[in-house]
Amino acid sequence: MADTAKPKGGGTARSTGGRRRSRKDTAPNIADEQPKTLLDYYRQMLLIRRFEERTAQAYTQARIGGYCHLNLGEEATIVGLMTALQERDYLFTNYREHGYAIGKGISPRSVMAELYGRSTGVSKGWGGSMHMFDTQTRMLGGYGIVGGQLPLATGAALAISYRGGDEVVMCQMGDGTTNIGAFHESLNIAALWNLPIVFVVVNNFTGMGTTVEKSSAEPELYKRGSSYRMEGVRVDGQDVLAVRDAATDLVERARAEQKPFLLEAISYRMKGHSVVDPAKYRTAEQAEEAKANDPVLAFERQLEEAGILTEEIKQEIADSVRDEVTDAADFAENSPHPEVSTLFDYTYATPVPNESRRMPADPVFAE
Ligand SMILES: Cc1ncc(C[n+]2csc(CCOP(=O)(O)OP(=O)(O)O)c2C)c(N)n1
Repeated sequence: MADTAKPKGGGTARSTGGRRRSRKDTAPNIADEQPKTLLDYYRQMLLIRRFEERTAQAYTQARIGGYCHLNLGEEATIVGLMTALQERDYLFTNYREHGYAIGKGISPRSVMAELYGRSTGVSKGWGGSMHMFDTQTRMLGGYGIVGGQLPLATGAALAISYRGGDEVVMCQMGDGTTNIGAFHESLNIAALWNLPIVFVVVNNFTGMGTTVEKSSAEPELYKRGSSYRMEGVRVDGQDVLAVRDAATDLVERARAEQKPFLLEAISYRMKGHSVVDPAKYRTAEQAEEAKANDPVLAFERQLEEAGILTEEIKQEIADSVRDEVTDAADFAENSPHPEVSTLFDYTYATPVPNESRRMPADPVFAE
């Protein structure tokens, strides 16, 4: 096991690669990277940032309903993780998943239309913010029940193993999820049966308003796999390159060695638990610290100082991201709502005798 990330969001901590590293033995350095790659990561991070800001705005304008949890502050973690996956790999996430959906290849239009509950959305408008699902890009949800994704992701890894496939499953969750029974059941089975899955804990320090220290007897979450002899790695989630390297290492080892791993990314959510949470449990000092550790701005500064992000390129990227987000919101706004008659089209339940499939406003007792 390894831990070289600071247990506070941001900072200069570097990636870790566990016992063995397949990519690099040193901390990632932007001087070793292709400028095009770095600019691509920056654009992806900025896209998630602007997308989520637009989502928050649309929510306050009542264009989006239901629960809505944003990825603001977690952009470096998301882009680093998604970069580590191959197209054929599978992804399961919790409900804080808009950025992951985009990162896995679902278009911002489909994600925004889903948020607006429109039929052009990735889940045809029936899923909303917490239930994005797309077999094509292998983003298999979006789950609102804390820990609900873990047994399913483990089952997907079992299916891969059973068929002798070479895909890997990545299963994302928050820090609070490590205290749910399904976490322990899933890690146990995955380790016992040598399944190709990387469990990723995005440690943003709070499950709703409860801190990790108050809820976890072992607050160094990457160590929680040790009861199952599962190797765990902690990485600085504010550093996109560090996350990419650590995640790539574990994903490729899961593929080659057919066994599970646990990755903890020290991240930070800049806003409340959901869009309606004013996050009063945070002190002004903590809010200031979050701003100072903003991963998008930090990466922007790094690229500027290296002479990779010029004023002109920065403006170009800002304009194209703004246009893409505006286009997504316009697309959502102008898309139709699903037909009420399709309400039961995508439910698993088969008709049960004596069980009516009443539509809203239908009489309770049929004539
Ligand atoms: C089984 C279950 N219990 C409680 C909840 C209510 N709930 C929703 S989110 C959440 C906190 C989860 O925090 P964490 O796993 O750290 O994820 P994060 O929100 O930070 O991404 C809770 C308790 C739920 N959705 N499901």
